[in-house]
Amino acid sequence: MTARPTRQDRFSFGLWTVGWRANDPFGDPTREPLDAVEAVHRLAELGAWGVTFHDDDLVPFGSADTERDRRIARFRSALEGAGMVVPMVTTNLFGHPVFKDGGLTSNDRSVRRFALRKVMRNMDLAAELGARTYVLWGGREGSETDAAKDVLAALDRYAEGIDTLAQYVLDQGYDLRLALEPKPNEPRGDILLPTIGHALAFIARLEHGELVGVNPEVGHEQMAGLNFVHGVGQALWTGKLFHIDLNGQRGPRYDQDMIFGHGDLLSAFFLVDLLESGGYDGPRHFDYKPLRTEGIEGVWQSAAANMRSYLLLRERAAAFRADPEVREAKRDAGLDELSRPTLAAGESVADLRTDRTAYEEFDAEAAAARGYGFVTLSQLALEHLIGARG
Ligand SMILES: [Mn+2]
Repeated sequence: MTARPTRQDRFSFGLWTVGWRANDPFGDPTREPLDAVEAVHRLAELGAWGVTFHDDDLVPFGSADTERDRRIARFRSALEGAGMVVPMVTTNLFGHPVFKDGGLTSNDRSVRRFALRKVMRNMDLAAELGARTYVLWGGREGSETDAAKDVLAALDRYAEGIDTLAQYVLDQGYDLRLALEPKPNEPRGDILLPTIGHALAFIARLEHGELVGVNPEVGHEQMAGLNFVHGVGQALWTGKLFHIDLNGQRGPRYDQDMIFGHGDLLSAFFLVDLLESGGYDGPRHFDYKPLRTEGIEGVWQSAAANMRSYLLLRERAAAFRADPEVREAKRDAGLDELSRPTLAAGESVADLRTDRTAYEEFDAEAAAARGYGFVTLSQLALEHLIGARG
């Protein structure tokens, strides 16, 4: 049987996940508030390694400083007692009505300045707790009508905001990197930096882009009908996969935040295969919502289910890679050949232009007649995934 999760697996959970009271736009909460201290202990017992939080998850918006200090001290002693770390921290720039038109890109300049200060204040706490990643999800950075937002100006303000925060990290000497979390819509009708690709292109324009990467979420790309594995692949390719939010989603619809693996299972399989083989060594962070139908026991079962899904998929992906039949099918499919540069070592453009075998003598009809065998490979993957093979 699969090993239970251990600290080495680096599984982490947001306090807002297990702590979600299951209020939705149509209904009231179905669960009681969950104490952060209880969450830390229960997650540690289940084998998690870390917890993450928005500033307002730990200390309600507007709390007095003494209350803030008291809550942070309680949380810290719970972390120490449970042997849990805080790998990532983030800011709530979406809940309070002041952020109804966004934080870093609100049309109201005073709101933008307040948002920057709110993030900086929580960055101090993040650094104090040893977090290495600071996530920025701009859920309210967007609009419902194109009449309301000057996108060029909003992107200028977004870049200014992120660069200002990066400058703060540098000034303070914090060992923190920023990770932008793309999402196409919800809660805004349209959100700026809607996909991994938009975020990567934005980061390339920043003054302090070297400090900024992405925190892609499974469901957020799948809401846009995109291939999450390809998006994560491109983030890895650019060296920008700083963090990841794992969960489940069934195609383009509202943000479901289901348990990892409970949405597009094939995609989850290939995602785990990519993370495990593609050089990602960051946290495996779950950003999900326990179903509204569940009581507190269902909450803990769902937390365990996320980690178990990941471990099972990791096993299946390893078996897939190790299978000699798969290796042969990959060779037949040309995957080895894809890793070989198209030009030979030292070959110039002029050399390519004079290589008659590349064009004048190339038999396009013969090359077109080739079958790639992708069906065989795809079926082998499916059979490993469902446990029909070793
Ligand atoms: Mn989500």
